[in-house]
Amino acid sequence: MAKKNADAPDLDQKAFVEATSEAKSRYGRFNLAIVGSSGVGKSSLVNAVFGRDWAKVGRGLPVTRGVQFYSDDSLGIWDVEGFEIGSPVPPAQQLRDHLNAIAAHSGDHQISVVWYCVQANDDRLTPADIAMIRELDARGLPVILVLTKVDWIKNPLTGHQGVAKDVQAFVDWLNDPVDAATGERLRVPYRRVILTSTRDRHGKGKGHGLGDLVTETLALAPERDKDAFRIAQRLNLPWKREMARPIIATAAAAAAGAATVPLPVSDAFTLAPIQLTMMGRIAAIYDLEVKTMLSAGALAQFGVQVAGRALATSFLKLIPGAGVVVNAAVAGALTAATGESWMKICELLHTGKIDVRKLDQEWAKYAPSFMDVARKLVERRVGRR
Ligand SMILES: Nc1nc2c(ncn2[C@@H]2O[C@H](COP(=O)(O)OP(=O)(O)O)[C@@H](O)[C@H]2O)c(=O)[nH]1
Ligand SMILES: [Mg+2]
Repeated sequence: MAKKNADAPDLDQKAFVEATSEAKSRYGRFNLAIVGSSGVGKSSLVNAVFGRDWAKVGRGLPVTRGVQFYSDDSLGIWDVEGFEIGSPVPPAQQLRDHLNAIAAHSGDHQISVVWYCVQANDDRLTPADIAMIRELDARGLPVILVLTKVDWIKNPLTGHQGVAKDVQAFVDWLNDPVDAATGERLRVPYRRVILTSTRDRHGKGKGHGLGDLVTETLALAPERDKDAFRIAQRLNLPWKREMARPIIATAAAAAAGAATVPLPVSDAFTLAPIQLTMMGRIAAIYDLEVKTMLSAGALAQFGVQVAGRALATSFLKLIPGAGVVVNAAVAGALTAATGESWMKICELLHTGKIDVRKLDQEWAKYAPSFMDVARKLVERRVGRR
């Protein structure tokens, strides 16, 4: 059992943990179907875009032969691979059967967007590919045609990056597909063609085209799934900041509202639940599970450190002799500064740049900016007297 701290009511960590889980369930899960032959690079793409290496974890739920479902709170992956070659059932029918099996699952399993993956060094789509893409489209699923393992070559004269001639010929064909035998235009209803690699040909680097892939995936995602996608992906941090800022603004306004009657510093603890709820919601946006990352005791300690008593004590140290109150402006500014600092820490945790076990040390590093705001506001107040 964690040691009980008389200054830290249970309310606090509960506010944080509940805000995270409530936000997570409100945002829901983004489910992606990724279709392609074994070895085209599906798992590598998932890993590069979502930062999850499920192939290693092996948490897949084998649904039917050739289909696996991997999931956590924010992301579900339908990994559809391997159509049985030589089977009497045509590939489009096999896919139809898979899609029926998926449709039988509950609403939080349903596919938002499909990445149909083909290796860039293939020279065109097969009739089976075309039939399967038509099948996906007929189900109302937006399909992105993802060319994988594209080699980018730097032109030694211009310095521009380009793709090899045969890959360019494939892309040209995809932009205006015609039947090789009859010369007739083909209708292949993918919505975008994106060229990707998850590394360079030497097995290094960050990859290519992944930013376009997330941008187009977001654009094609149904409105109700867009926030879940912003949370699940790991490449675009500005999207997460855009989601966090209104939460900070709301909390700052609530804190100001709670202090319309100036609070004696010792009562500033009433701001803690507002701030911790804000922090819990922001943690959800960065797909962090602070509850499982920290022990309950450490979490409670942390809650006390960021808000409430810690704030009050710092104030008292700052201006000895009491008479100091937290007014609406101070409460709002502090809450906003706390939110901004916490957002930075969440980014660092999310990108693996800091270790959760050093959370309190990291917080101490970022906290000065928050104390600076406090000092300024308090100085202004005192100066006006
Ligand atoms: N050159 C190159 N190899 C890749 C790329 N992406 C994946 N691979 C390699 O292709 C193989 C198959 O990748 P994997 O992601 O397991 O494919 P999956 O079977 O479709 O899930 C692995 O050896 C990967 O290292 C890429 O962008 N470029
Ligand atoms: Mg795989």
